[in-house]
Amino acid sequence: AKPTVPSGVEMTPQDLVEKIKSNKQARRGILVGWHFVAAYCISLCEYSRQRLARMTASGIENPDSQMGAYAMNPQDYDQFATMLDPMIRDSHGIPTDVDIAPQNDWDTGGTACDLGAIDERLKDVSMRVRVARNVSTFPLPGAMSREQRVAFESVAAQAFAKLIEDPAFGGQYLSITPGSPHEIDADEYGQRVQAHQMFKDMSTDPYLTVAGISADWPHGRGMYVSRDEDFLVWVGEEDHLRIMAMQHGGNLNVLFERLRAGLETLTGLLPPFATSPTYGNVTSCPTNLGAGMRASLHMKLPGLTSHGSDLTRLKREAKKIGLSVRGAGGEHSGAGKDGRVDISPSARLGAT
Ligand code: DAR
Repeated sequence: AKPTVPSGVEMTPQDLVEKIKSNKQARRGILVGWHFVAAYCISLCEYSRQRLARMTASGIENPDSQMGAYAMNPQDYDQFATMLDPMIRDSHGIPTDVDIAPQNDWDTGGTACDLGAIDERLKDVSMRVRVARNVSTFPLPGAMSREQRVAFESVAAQAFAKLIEDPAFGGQYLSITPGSPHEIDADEYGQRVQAHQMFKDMSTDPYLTVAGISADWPHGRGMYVSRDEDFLVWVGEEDHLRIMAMQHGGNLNVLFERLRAGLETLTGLLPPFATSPTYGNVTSCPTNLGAGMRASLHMKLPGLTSHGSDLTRLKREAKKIGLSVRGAGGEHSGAGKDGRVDISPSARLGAT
């Protein structure tokens, strides 16, 4: 289908060029600023310029962004590679002469990783591994209409109806779409968010709001959760699907196998996933391209976070060893009072 240009594109390409220049003068670090080529933008036809304006709006309006752009259609990465490829390589530290084509495999046989066996003190951690996936039959979340969000949720719910019959993954689908047959009330939604299972209200996130990704909240949003609550699928968050395995404990091998099996099962129940020949699995944000994977550890570090009040020191120390730190409530959240934080490898695309 012809890629959609969602409504609400207020900025003209000339505005876009001027805004980028002012961000550059202010020396703000967003990648879209440093890799934006005005001549490239002007060279595009009006339709493509509108699409480019839509993709970069979040970074232009939020100059504290890291990347500053979100894809709106699966084809964007290949159709706008002139600008996006340098940004992607810059963000993932991949030299221009290195082939990006990701080599992914699920075999962790050679690496036993049970944190509790490595260090007694790491028995009280929880671990999750997730992959982001988008199907090729819908625009990406930033360009979906409310009808498309609800239609996609219905496609996912049909897949979950089959997954429920699988003894290894049986569970339930919980929707927050008003009027959905699977709708849960505000109390249960709040409890699931508190339990670090369901994603929080996206309409308060300035980056996702400008990108159109949180539009129509809460329509088309929900979560599949297995009976053991160790296999979850977010529907309609930053990507169409966030498929994750989680556990209290730190045995990465077990977790990886749970996720692999769940992903394999779901793949057979859904429309084809959107992929790019260059970048692998297509995601809304270029930071998640490739395997779409993030593996994270929730652990309590009260000493390094001044009892949860300050992440600065921990972020600095973690960065030295290739790790990134988020609050326990996810991106842009603070640590829990007990110093609970989310720690994950910074490496994404380009790491096997
Ligand atoms: N607002 C985006 C966030 C990038 C990484 N996090 C994601 N994709 N959740 C930025 O460019 O800063």
